[in-house]
Amino acid sequence: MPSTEKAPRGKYYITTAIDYVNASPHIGHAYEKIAADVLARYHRMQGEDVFFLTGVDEHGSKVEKSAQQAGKSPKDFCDEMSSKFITAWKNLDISYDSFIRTTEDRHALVVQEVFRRLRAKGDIYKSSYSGLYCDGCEDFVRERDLVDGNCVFHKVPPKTVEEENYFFKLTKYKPLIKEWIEANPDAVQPEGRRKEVLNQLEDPELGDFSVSRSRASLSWGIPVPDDADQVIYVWIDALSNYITGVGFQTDEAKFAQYWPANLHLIGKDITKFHAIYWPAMLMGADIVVPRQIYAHGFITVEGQKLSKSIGNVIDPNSLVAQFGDYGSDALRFYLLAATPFDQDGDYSRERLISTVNAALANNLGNLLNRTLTLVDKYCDGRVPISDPEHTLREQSNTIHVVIAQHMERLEFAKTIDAILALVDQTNKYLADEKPWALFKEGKDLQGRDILYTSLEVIRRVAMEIYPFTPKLAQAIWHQLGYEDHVGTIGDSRKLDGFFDTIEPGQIVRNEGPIFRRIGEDDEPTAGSKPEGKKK
Ligand code: ME8
Repeated sequence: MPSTEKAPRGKYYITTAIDYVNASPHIGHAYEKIAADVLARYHRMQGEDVFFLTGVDEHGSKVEKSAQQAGKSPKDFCDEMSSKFITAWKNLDISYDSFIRTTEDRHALVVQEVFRRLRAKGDIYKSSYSGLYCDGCEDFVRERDLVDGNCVFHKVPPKTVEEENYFFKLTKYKPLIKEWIEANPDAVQPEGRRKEVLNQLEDPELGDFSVSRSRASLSWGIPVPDDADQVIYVWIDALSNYITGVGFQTDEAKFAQYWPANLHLIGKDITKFHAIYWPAMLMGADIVVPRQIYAHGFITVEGQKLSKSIGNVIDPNSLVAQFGDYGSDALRFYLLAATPFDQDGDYSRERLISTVNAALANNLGNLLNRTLTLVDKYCDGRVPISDPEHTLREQSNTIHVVIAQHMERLEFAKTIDAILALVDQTNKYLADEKPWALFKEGKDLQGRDILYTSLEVIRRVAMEIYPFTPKLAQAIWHQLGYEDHVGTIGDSRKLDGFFDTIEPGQIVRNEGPIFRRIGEDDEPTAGSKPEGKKK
């Protein structure tokens, strides 16, 4: 093994919610997948053995109904819709390791096994039930939670359902779930959600829940083993994707390698299912519970909730296309920079343009451009030899430690702030120290030291910003003179990368503005095309 390669530093299994395919992907779906991708890339860079699972939730009455409305068979409809999600994630550079579809055969095996285990233990029993069911929530709702007879989330009246179903004995597990959450403060995060879940556990009305539907009311799902009249209802089906995805029942070595998940990343509306139902089901099936469930906030668009009727459900693909070559970096950066991850945030085209232009084109782009122009002019286009110690360099070492703490807590906006503060400071440093004047005065040693420091900061910034804006980081890496094959910067084998320093003598590539301002004309404007090359 070459000396730069080290054994992986442990595993990191991250999942996202699997999206319903009843409609096309939207910015809220994109937000979550981007955040998960940032974490996956970040952990890969730390040398961890990362497995990143995402996918789609294809069963249930919601999808069945949408297929019907589209005049398609559920299978054809799911194929078509799933490919839209796959395209969106490709356009957003989502580097998942596996994309799961709940209609896959490997998944049916798992869902049925979980069901069998719970039934064998007596945790699943049959009982008749009558209640109000909301298709949008894929859940039973309480009369007193309705507003004007409608579900608060979906604004439609729930239907009355009366049938014989299988039920899961959640009541048996409630005390255990409470104990688990109390003993593991990180298990459910952020803090506000953790409190909410602990409160829900105190609610006597949170009782056993239905895990199947009669075939007459739901046919698009996985059959209950040994009961042809019943179909497994969405939540056992959907939640089990997290174990199917790492080989439960099909690849035990892989399952042992990656399970339990380090992080289930989900939106705040499905916290109860993940923080209460899922661990209870796992406990019942004698499977270890996940390490952490993190529920992020919701994204609105120009101040409004995403809604088909308002017509503001923007397709992430069109957003990426709007902003040119770096469209995916722009959207990724903006969504995570603009809002603390535990809070609700807003997408605004105008704010995206101003944030991205200020941070990436002006602040970071200018730092690189000015530095390389000076390196070309005064150092023959090579990284200069210099006295290695300097406070800014020390600071750029410390920043990695600070960022590691923020990333541990999923504080993406703070991470980005820390990176941008370092860039600001380095721009100011160049302006104050005026290396060009030093060279003119014959103070070459000092001039070189300043340029070296700036190059070293840029190298560090490229690495730190890589999980957020992988294309841009790779382009900076290229201009700094590093190997040009894709993936170099995020290569997990370069474990010590953050604390390496840029090599004196390395030939830089001053190929002009790295990230041009976006949104100022109709043409895609951001690009890496060489322009105004100085040499
Ligand atoms: O809930 N902002 O699917 P889904 C941020 N299939 N996140 C949002 C959002 C918004 N405006 N709208 C939705 C489901 N999300 C189930 C999950 S997991 C075993 C099964 C998030 O398509 C939402 O919170 O309704 C969820 O995490 C994900 O997008 C998929 O939502």
